[in-house]
Amino acid sequence: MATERTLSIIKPDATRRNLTGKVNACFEEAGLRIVAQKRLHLTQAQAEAFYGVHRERGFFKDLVAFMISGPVVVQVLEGEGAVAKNREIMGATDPAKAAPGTIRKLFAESIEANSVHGSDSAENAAAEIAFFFAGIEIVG
Ligand code: IDP
Ligand code: MG
Repeated sequence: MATERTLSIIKPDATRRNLTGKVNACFEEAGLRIVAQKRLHLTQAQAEAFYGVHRERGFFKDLVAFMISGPVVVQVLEGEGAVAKNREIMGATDPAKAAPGTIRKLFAESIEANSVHGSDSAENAAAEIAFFFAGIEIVG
């Protein structure tokens, strides 16, 4: 499998509980490299744009409010099959359904406050990385 990059976000529920390092350890222990990272406090417009694909979903307004409720850490993860590997490390959207040992099983508070975002395809990963990072900020 080829080396890939994927966009990860450590969400406000996790930054609030000071879990950035523990979440990052999960990525590194699974063989993903953090090749870019920054801490941001998203504006409403930024969160709405990032989650634009979910605009029609019932949870959209709450999701945006949650994502701007505190700082996030946005990052680019690199490794073999990074998109699928990160989805595995994260676990299912609903922590109640997430496999043991996954980030969401270990740390998530709810289906909304589920600690991490990860791109779901190579195509979306490229768009999401470009949303937050300039090429010069990514150091493989
Ligand atoms: P994913 O993050 O596992 O890819 P998506 O379906 O893309 O899940 O949903 C994006 C985010 O929206 C989730 O991570 C979660 O924070 C929130 N979300 C998804 N489904 C629900 C729901 O049923 N209620 C509340 N929030 C939800
Ligand atoms: Mg998704």
